[in-house]
Amino acid sequence: MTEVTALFFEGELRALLQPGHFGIPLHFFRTIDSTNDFAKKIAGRGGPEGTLVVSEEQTAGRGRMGRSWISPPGTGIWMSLLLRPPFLPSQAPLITSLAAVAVAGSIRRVTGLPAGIKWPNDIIINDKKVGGILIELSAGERFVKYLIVGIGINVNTEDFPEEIREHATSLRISSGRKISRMEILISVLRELERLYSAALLSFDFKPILETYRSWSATIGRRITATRSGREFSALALDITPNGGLLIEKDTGGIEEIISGEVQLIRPAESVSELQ
Ligand code: BTX
Repeated sequence: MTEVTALFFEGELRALLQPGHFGIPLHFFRTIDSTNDFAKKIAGRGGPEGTLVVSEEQTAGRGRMGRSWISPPGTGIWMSLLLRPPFLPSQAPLITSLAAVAVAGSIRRVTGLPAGIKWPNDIIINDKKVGGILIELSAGERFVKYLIVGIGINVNTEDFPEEIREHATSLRISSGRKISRMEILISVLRELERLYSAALLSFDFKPILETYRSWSATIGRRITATRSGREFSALALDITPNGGLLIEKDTGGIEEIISGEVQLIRPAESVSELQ
């Protein structure tokens, strides 16, 4: 059962967006390959900051590193926002932290669920993935030309395909009730704008990173990561001022991981490993 018809969702959404704020112009689709791909085309044609692309369904939704993002119609939020921050390309990961805080914060406020952030870009509830963030950037010699913030959130999904069932959840599955996609989408958009404006005004990401830390589902956990094809285990210590992950390797040595991903070792496994 879908929540509302696509057109109703679009009309309601348009009525809630205000000129001069994130979300205008809006490009709304019933179905599209990937909202990030469309947003990139708009950005290439000089589209303004704050342009939003939303689709009821994605037929080729993308995750990171060539992975796919399952985006069935009517159940989730599949959106991309175009930003043109006055940043060095090396500062772009901070936007991943900002978006993660906007998404986790919106889920917490609207649903009361304890949404956490698995470094760097997963939104999780009880170790299951409820949302993901895909930031793509185009950079000139020094500065970022544009940045696409792609966000996927499983809102009212009732079941997942076999291949992700064990690791995925939705707000509906986690809360046991239907959740308004519109309320979540508008909250995410407003939070993104509030955090982004504040960070650019002061050029200070410390408050965002503080919140990121407090909702981190990675800090304090044992993790495994891969470097140069070799897997190693470590303890996750902290989030660095760049949005990187500070780890202490089991073999000794403290390092910062700037990008990539890590796997959380489940607490039960940690206990048995300690025994
Ligand atoms: P990721 O690479 O961290 O996660 C992708 C992995 O997550 C997949 O390989 C699969 O195991 C799992 N997965 C796929 N679909 C889902 C799902 N619906 N729920 C939970 N787990 C899933 C995360 O990438 C970034 C995802 C961004 C998606 C948005 S949607 C709007 C925008 N357009 C677009 O094409 N991508 C972004």
